[in-house]
Amino acid sequence: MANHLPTVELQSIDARHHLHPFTDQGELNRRGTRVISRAEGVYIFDNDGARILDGMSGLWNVCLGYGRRDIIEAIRRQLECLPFYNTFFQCTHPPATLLAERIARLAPDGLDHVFFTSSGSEANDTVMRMVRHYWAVMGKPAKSVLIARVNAYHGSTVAGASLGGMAAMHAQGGLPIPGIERIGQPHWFGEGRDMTPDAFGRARARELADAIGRIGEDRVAAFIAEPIQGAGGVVIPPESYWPEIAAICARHEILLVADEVICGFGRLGRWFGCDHYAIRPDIMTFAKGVTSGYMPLGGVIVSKDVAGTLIDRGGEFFHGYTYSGHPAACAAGMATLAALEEEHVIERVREETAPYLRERWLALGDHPLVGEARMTGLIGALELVRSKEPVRFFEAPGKVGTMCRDISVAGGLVMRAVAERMVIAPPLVITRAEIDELADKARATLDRTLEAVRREGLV
Ligand code: PXG
Repeated sequence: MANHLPTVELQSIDARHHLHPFTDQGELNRRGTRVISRAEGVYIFDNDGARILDGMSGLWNVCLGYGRRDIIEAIRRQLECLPFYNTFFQCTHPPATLLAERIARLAPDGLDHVFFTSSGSEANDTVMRMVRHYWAVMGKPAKSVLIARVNAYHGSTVAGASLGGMAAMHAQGGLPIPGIERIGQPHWFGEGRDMTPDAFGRARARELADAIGRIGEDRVAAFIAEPIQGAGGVVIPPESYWPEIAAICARHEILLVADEVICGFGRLGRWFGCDHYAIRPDIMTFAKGVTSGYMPLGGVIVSKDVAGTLIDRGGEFFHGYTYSGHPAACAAGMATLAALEEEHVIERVREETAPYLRERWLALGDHPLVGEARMTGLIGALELVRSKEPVRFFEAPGKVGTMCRDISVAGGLVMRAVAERMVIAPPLVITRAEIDELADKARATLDRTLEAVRREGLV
């Protein structure tokens, strides 16, 4: 939409009428929103023309960058031909059918059925009902407990937020709902530095076996986790973690659900996070990158075994959304996946840009503020600390992270702060020159943050 309004006027209207997600609205109204008016490639532009390198791909989703004519044209053509029809009542339409086929081809072997939603939250809500229905159909209705992790993010709907392990979310609105048990997260730098990463990874995986033992295998339906926790601060598990988790699920007849909302469609240099960790889940949820953010779309990819049981013996699954398989969203998905395949975007991430960004990013680990720099694929974090040896964290959680984020954006780079973890997940199409700009700006941000932290007497 063309905008002719000055920034202050938009801010004023926004403060009067717009309630923002995950926002202290009172504080935001006092500060004024940042108005983003247009974008191109890996850059966003604010309403006053400032150019900012989008180190977060929007909200982890704009993987092909902004201004892609192919995706825009695919959406436009679909809107002209069939803007909407439902996929209920014995109907389908070409974009939903063909996107389901394409996703099944790209997913790990054996995962070949797709249920569409419009978001990651809806996908995880769908999982909760689907796995319970599956075990009921299998004659084991008592298998209904889902095991999830501390500091996980699975969305903001009632089931999504309940599966997630964010204490602040649970404190609002009477969550979590019953039937969810929780184990620790594989966050070595935050919680496991007294062990080697591999020993810590195995110990955290064993918590799953312990939980299954405590609850009873006959009561556990599934374990759900993100291959790499994104919103929790880019928690990259030790290499020992995922093989152990997969083995425990297989040994105990527990469905393994991978939340691929951030890792799916190339973020780790493979089609899915599970490909990177060489595990084969029973169910995967996706959203975000499937359309590169050009349209809202999510879904659930289901194994032959689980889908086969539901198809042969499940009867009607009383679940679905008006926009399950929205034609224009699926057309955006087809164009996005075609571009990822035909332009070999994911191979380039794996072989070229991810190793280069990793080298530049890990070099930031020598900065006095950085306790750990980590990165896998094109997703990484910096742990800001008060002291490196011994590691000491800042006292007021979030204060320094927020300062650093604001300094970063003012300097022309979007980094996201998760408390004192600075995270990035740039578009998969980022070039080497843009990586240099990102890394240089990140270092300048750290220098300025250190000055500010010293000025305020926080170190
Ligand atoms: N699973 C994961 C792993 C996610 O990252 C969702 C599910 C929910 O998807 P929807 O489409 O319902 O939002 C997400 C979303 C943040 C942030 O601040 C992260 C997400 C959403 C909003 C903010 O990092 N992730």
